Amino acid sequence: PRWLPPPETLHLWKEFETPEPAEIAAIQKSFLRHVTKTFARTAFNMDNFASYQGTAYSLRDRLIDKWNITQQHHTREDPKRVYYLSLEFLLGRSLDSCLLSLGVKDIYKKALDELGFRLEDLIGEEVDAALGNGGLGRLAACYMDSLATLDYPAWGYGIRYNYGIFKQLIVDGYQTEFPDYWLNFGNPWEIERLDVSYEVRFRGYVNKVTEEDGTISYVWEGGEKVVAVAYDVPIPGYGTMNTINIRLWSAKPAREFDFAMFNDGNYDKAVEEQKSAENITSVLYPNDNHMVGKILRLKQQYLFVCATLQDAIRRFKKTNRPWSDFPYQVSIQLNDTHPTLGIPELQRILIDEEGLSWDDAWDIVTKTFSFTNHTVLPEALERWAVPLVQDLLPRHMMIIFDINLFFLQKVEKKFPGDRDRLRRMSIIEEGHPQNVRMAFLAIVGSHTVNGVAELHSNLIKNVIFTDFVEYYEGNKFTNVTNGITPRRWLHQCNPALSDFITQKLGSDSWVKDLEQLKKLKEFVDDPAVQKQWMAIKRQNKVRLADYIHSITSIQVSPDSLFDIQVKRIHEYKRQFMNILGVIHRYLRLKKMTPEQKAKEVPRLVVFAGKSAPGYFIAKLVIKLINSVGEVINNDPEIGDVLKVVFIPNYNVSLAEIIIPASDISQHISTAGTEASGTSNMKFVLNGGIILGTVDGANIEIGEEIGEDNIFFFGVKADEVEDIRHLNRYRKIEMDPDLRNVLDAIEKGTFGDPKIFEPLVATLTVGGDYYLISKDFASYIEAQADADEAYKDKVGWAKKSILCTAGMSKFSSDRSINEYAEKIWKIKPCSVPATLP
Ligand code: NBG
Repeated sequence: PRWLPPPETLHLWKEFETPEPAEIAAIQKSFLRHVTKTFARTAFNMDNFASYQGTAYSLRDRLIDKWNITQQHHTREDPKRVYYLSLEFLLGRSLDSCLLSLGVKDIYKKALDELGFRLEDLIGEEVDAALGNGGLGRLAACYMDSLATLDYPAWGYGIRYNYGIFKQLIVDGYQTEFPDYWLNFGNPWEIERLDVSYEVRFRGYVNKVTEEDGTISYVWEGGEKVVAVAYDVPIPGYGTMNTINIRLWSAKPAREFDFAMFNDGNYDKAVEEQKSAENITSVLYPNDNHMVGKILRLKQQYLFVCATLQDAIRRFKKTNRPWSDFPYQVSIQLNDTHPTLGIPELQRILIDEEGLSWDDAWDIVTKTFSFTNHTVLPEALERWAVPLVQDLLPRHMMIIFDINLFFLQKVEKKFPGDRDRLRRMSIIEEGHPQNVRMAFLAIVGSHTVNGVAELHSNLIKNVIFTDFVEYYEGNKFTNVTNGITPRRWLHQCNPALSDFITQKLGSDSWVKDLEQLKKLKEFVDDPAVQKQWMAIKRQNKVRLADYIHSITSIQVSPDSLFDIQVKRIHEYKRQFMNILGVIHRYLRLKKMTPEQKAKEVPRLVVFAGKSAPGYFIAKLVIKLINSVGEVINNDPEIGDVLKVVFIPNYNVSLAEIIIPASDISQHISTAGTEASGTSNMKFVLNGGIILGTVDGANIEIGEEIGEDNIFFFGVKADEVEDIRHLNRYRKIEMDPDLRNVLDAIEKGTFGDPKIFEPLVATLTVGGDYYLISKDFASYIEAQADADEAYKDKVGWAKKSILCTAGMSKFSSDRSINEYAEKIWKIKPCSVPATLP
């Protein structure tokens, strides 16, 4: 029986369930209580980290109050919920964003000030939660912020990796990796829920059971079990009670020790087993847009969906509804194919454990799931070897084969006799070994499939999943263009600009309604606004210049044009082309007289980003950037006219310093390769101008802010395949300027040319797959246009203002509302300040 509180004690509970008043005295008390009682510090044994902890714990109490009320309210109202399944959540720091969401930043600042602490210093003590690689993981984090802010009843589900994305150090110009043991000093933003745990089975065998009435069922038995334990991360909405949850799973051994083994004296072996369970959720795979078929990764994926579905089903069952209601109460979004095993897993639960017929179960499954594709790069599309899946998840493999069989039967019915079509559309790819095509499984098992920008969604339809579009007659496929949260990516990271916008618009309601930014257009010709706007930009550039100096000892001038490219290092993103362009500029400057040089726009080129540890060519690009920087930055003939900086260890909190400081940012992927990009949106929202290709969301950004306010260059997506084809069959035409640049590298201008041979070879003998030579001339031209435009200070200020003013569409609030209405069919459920 459920425990119920004695009625006469209810007032005690009520007191602790009611959020504390946001008063200085209350804040100081709770801070001191945590510092002294939770962390056992005293007035004479304090430092910034301890005061960060005290502040975080006091804020956490407030978060938990709101979280508890939210969850109780949702339980009572029982709305349809969305579950956002993502193997990555790139949250970054939480203290500042929580203070802002709860509307208590100013008062906390005062309270701490009186106690002798500076809030800014404490914010810097927090380590990033970096449980993601790049855009995909950060998108999930932005979406959680919007879901909470817009009052949606939503849950995020993910994995609590002990090690997030590695730390990057630059040693002798090369990337070196260090483990990111981010939990070392504890994590105030999670609540350990040892009581919420589920068993997860791996391997074993499948037993076929024939019932008395002749029906056949299957039971998955044996193998080994581990337990997934929940860790909850509350996500507060901005200016609302709604506080949603990201539930992260951590693997633990199913039983403490194998006692038989232990008693046999086989102590090491017993401990080993325990460790091997914990290993499952130990480390985030550090690949962005690239799949590596490691068995441990498959284990992560299954543990994740297995625990998540048990949790969602437990919640559903509390309401005693029939199974047919499930898709009307539960919507599950697959963030890329990583959680696709959820599809056969739900089918398995429904038929093997709940006794539903295959068809009834499949109807529920396909009404529940929807799938977002984030890439068209073939090397990123997940394919798992059948023998591997068979060994680890024998029952799932059977189910996948059956899903495929029934699906292909329908295809055959629709397109009789078309053998090649069956081969193309099969979830199982033939070969040695066979492979499961996870994207196909995700498409077949979902009611809706979306891409993340208009161009990308069209490429999905017309290039990679054409057969499926034909089969489903276009019905499953749609677009939801990505967005970013304006809370973190303007309000928090650019307080000066944020305050100025609030002042000009007469209210801060734009923080929750980005449409309001359009009103900034009224001020575009106001000289005072232009001046203040650019003064704020300069302030942000000074902040970045100081940071660069503190980390790299390189002195850069805040009066130069800040030209920034920050993102994962990847061939398709073409950081290589950027640094080749820098060399081109350097060679040009070297030919100039001092008078000529004095007329040039001084430029700072900033790079940051991690390469996958096993990605040899990308790592060489980092080395080249650093080698080129070394030469240029120390060339006395160049001075401030050109500087090149690689800032190590790019992460969310570094992005918050870098992004507000850009004049230009580069988003220069080969057309058709970058699904959307999201940092492009962050830069423009902060008044930075894009220099970029006609790719991903760049296109839609151009439509919104006007083509005069973006520097486009390069071939279009629909030209790429033909050019590649030609490149394969004849000697590629090397752009003459590019030839000079390569000559300089080969001559040893930037150190031992042997080092860079494999990199240069990607352009020469390698067929230039990413079309750097093809795009080089127009790239250099766009750069020259940017220099010219920058000389016109008023013109530039106007562009910058129009950039910010035109970004309403790219709020993740817009994206989330689209998902909610078009795909999830969920409605906001607003949470009262206190419960009755
Ligand atoms: C990335 C794309 C980006 C896109 C993000 C978020 C993967 C597989 N894809 O262009 O490369 O912005 O997803 O949608 O990480």
